[in-house]
Amino acid sequence: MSHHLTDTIVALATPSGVGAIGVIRLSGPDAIRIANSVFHGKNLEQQASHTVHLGTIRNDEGRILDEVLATVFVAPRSYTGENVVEVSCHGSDYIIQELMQLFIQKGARTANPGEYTLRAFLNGQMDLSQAEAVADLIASSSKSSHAIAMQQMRGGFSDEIKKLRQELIDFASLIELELDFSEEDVEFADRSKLEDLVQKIQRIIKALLDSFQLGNVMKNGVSTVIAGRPNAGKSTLLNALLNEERAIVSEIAGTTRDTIEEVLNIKGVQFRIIDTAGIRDATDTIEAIGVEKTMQKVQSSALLVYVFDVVETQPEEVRADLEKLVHENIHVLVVANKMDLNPYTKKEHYFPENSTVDYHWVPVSALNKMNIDYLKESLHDAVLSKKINLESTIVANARHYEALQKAYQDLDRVLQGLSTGITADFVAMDIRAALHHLGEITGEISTDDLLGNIFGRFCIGK
Ligand SMILES: Nc1nc2c(ncn2[C@@H]2O[C@H](COP(=O)(O)OP(=O)(O)OP(=O)(O)O)[C@@H](O)[C@H]2O)c(=O)[nH]1
Ligand SMILES: [Mg+2]
Repeated sequence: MSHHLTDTIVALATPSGVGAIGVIRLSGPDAIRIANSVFHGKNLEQQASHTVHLGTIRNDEGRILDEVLATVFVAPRSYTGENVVEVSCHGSDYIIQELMQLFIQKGARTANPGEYTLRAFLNGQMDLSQAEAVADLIASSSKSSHAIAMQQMRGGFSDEIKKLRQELIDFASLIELELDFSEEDVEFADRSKLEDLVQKIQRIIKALLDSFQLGNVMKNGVSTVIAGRPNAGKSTLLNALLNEERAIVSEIAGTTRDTIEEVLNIKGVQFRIIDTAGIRDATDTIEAIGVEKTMQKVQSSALLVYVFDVVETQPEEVRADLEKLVHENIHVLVVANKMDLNPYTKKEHYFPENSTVDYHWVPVSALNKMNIDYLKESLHDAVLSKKINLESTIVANARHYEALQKAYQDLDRVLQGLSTGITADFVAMDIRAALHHLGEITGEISTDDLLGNIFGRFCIGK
């Protein structure tokens, strides 16, 4: 194991894609040197431990990738006991990936799950029980993102793209061939077959694009908001889900005044669960701000856990709340809470059979932790049932996503061109663009010259 400690590792220390700021952490003997080699500002190698420096990160061409804050920790006074640099950059996936790649190019390698903690332990910074606790946490929370990484490594994704590209190249070569015979007005490429192929490719790209959102969800967690009236038992429910006393619970309505966010892992899927201030006409400003924030969280979440008190809240109030909260992009679970006080409560009381809306109904007692497992299962199913098949290829990389999007648009233009009957050279151009963008993903081609060579082989008489 010990030879591992001679290299420098790098990883994103904050959850990706969620915050305004991302923190990339380098640890190892060369951490400061590597950071300094791309950092423009003070010379980081000459700075005291535990100091923060403003500067820019530039690539080899001198292009500024981001303005950052670099915090220097000199061994052994750091979490791992090694030299550590924490680079706080802007939280965009794109920037983070650019910076990560740059650090890797300069000699760092990506950290394995739990590796920072392992190093901390090996360097005597923490005892084994502490290290184990952290390692467990990391292992459980990164299970699905790990699965995604594995999947990508196994190459399911690039195999699929390669196959698609090849089919398209075959077709494009026929069209290019037509260009050589332009005088004669021949069509080697069957237009309707080309149309079929392009549409087929678009469908697969679409599925990959969708899977990106899923991949994102797996990696960053499904944003899940708990909302409802004051005293409904929202905070009690959060605590029951987490199995710890995280949020303050009291019989006073309006206890929770700001949102609380915690990560929960259910069978490998991450949920970012947000407890909110109860919704009502607020009696003071702080509470009003809380309610406003609740509404914002509901707007930006993928899952809504609407909680109500089966004793206190009337059916029409429940329906009115839901009408206010539910929006197009949110999946709703209706949690009937305090079932211990009114065990005969039924869904039909709240949503009559002829009701136009149908919500997934989850009766619980948050206080007694009754039926909490069913709630967890329902949360898990809500995510998985949609489209999620972990075995299928998942696009988890922002740049891949962009390239796929562009390829999709190129193919749209091909279809448009075919339907308006434009000349072969324009069709060929759009196909080339699509091939180029697909190639960006697999790294197969980067320039039109290369493409020209590929086509060159097919052209008669050249
Ligand atoms: N009997 C019973 N009481 C419950 C249950 N869940 C919560 N309570 C009680 O209801 C009261 C309010 O619970 P909280 O979890 O603070 O409610 P909240 O929705 O977070 O309330 P605010 O933060 O004020 O909006 C507390 O006294 C809880 O003990 C339950 O399942 N059964
Ligand atoms: Mg609360």
